[in-house]
Amino acid sequence: MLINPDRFRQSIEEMARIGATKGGGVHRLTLSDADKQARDLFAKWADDAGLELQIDEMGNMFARRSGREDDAPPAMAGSHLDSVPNGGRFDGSLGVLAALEAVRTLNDKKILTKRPIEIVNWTNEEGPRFPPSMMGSGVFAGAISLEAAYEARDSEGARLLDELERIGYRGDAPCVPKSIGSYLELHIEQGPALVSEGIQVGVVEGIFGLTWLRVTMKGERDHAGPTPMHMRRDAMVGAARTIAAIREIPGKLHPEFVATVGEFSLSPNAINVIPDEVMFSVDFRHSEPELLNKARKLIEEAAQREAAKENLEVEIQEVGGSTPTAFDESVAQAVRSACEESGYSHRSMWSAAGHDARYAADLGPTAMIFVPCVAGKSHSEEEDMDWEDAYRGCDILARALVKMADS
Ligand code: HGY
Ligand code: MN
Ligand code: MN
Repeated sequence: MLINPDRFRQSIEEMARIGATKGGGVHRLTLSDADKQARDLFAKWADDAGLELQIDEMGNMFARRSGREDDAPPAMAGSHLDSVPNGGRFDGSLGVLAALEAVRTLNDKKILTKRPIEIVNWTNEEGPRFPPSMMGSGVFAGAISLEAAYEARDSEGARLLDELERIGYRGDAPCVPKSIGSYLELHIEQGPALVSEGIQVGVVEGIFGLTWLRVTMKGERDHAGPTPMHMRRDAMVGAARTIAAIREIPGKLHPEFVATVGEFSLSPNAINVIPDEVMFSVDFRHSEPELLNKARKLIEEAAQREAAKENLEVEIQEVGGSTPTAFDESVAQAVRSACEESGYSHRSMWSAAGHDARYAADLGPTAMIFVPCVAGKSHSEEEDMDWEDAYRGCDILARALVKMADS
């Protein structure tokens, strides 16, 4: 291997102590104190590796290593250090720290690449605290407005801009599209394909589109006892029937179509009061835009229908969305040939998870590298992986990054 597996593992394990949860995962919501600590640690390691750190208006962190042709568009590699609530210790961190290990390896071997190399830690990849997901990379690519991102609020009403300033990561570099030489992201697959097929590396050639909605149904609060059933406007019933209907939609569209209701809240949430307001989210994904559009129509129709039955008001708000995107063949080829050089089994695939690579792809040639994680499980404290898979992924990233930096 080119890389130093022990040094890589130590960095992953030290980073995993930040926001560590009892269940073996990490709780590192974007712009939280734990996120700040993770950013500070990454900044220290970047400095130790002689990299020049730039922070932009969205808090995206770019750690830069000079190249022979230093004003050529950079070869970039990175991922994110924020997590979902009580998430896993590899989701995101693996990609940021593998890029760091690749640079540390180039330093050890005194290799100077043609292009400069930039390691990226993107702000708010996950999204649950401040939707939409992939927000830092989305603003960077011009797909999300900086103002809209700054005004995003979390469930306690905290504003993204205030949190960014509070942790000291509102940089002054403009967060605007710039051309990039290439972008690579190493990530755990977070699904069952590689594990079930016993394949070592996924050459990721595209990424699903995803849409995030929040559906709010409003009825009438009333007493659970004396209010006859026929006189009720029960928001819970309308929401529950809509959620059940949503579950049937993927089966009507495509075997790979997915839909999830992950957020749910209601008022007043009291055992003897008929709920007057219920909010639930819908996250749906696929590689074909027309199926995403069809699903959106079916979800809206179900919500309208069930609301009408209970005489409820219904509001549907889009809180995030990105279109399906094919990645770049030349970058995928760099990954494939790195696998062939190393004798690792590999297969082409698309990502059903969202990643910052989605937006990097709008700015320059991009592809991803997947490695298996235990049982394909992720977005949970049980997320785990075999260290040999982590080392293989890191080595492939390093090899492919050098190819792209010398292209
Ligand atoms: O939702 C996603 O797919 C990503 O983990 N943010
Ligand atoms: Mn991730
Ligand atoms: Mn994730």
